[in-house]
Amino acid sequence: MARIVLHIDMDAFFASVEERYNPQFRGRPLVVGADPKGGQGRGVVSTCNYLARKYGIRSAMPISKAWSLAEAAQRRGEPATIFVEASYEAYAEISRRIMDFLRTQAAGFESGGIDEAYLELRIKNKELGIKATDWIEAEKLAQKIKLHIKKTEGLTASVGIGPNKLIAKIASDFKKPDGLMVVRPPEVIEFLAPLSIRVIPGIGPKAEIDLNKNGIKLIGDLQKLSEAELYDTFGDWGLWLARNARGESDSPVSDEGEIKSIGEQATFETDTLNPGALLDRLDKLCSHVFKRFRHSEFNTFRQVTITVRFFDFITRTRSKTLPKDENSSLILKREVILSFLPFLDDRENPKRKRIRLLGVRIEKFGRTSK
Ligand code: TTP
Ligand code: MG
Repeated sequence: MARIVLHIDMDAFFASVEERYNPQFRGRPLVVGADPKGGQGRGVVSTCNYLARKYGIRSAMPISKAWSLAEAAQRRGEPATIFVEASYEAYAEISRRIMDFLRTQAAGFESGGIDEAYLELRIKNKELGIKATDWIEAEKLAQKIKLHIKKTEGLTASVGIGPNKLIAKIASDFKKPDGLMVVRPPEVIEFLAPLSIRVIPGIGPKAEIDLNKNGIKLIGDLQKLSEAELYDTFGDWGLWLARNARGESDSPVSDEGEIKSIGEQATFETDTLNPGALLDRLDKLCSHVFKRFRHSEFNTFRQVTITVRFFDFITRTRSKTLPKDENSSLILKREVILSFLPFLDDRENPKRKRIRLLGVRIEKFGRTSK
């Protein structure tokens, strides 16, 4: 079935937000990530702006490596690089505002992470198939979205438009930053042919090495091979490669896979009924759960659940729906403790059984923009 899918991806997202709120950073190479500690820092680069990318700095690189690349650039007479630590809350809040806007812009919406989303247009007259005007409409929508994000957040996004999620995603990366790339069905094969196999989501460094060993570097190299040949060499994976190399994908744009709950649990080394140890563990679980919640696209929760498993594997869960949407870690901790205390006395644990595992979960999320 003919489709039109858009993929929107923010440019150098964390770094662009830092530049937006710290004008003194603008026009300079900027790295967001762990503290470099003069080259001794541990941890990695979250992202960097396009000026820092010229020095070879990349996401996920050790921060010490980024530091030495920046030093080397400076020795060559290039501008000094600024290093800042990530402010996840700020990025998450901006992301939520952008997602709230995007989800109203088309029939289908799917968040692809903190800085990216897919939209799918509703094709009005399905029997007639997609018309040239539908593609023009998609392009206009992309321009409108880019303009809105620029006006309201002062940030740029790149948009790819294609007949499915795979092509839209590859296209959004094609003209970064501030890009807009449209790939219509008859152009798909030619668009993909000169690109590295690494642009296919799911082909990582290991798969690249395997394919290179077989003389395959570009998507075009895969396109030259028949499905049968790829199957003979790579088995089922070969069939997957054949489909991807031809830009075929029928994965739907849908937010059904969206997370519905955030929870963690922990098993004790030895079963215990020591209130200090139990409450301490619950406190840590709450902190972890709350941290993940803060980094999620949601900003309220309304249900708190605890799990208690006794030494004999009998397991109890206790859920509480709160009177209103909440967003604080104090309330989470209070509710968890209130639900748990009865397990220390006759109310829930008359035989004083020792506890093997504890779990904390929150759900019923909301996302009201602040
Ligand atoms: P990306 O969209 O992959 O990167 P980006 O937005 O910084 O740059 P581009 O213009 O190429 O899209 O990731 C979005 C954000 O996610 C990024 O700003 C920081 C974060 N991130 C990490 O923290 N670690 C990582 O390894 C990657 C890839 C991203
Ligand atoms: Mg991005």
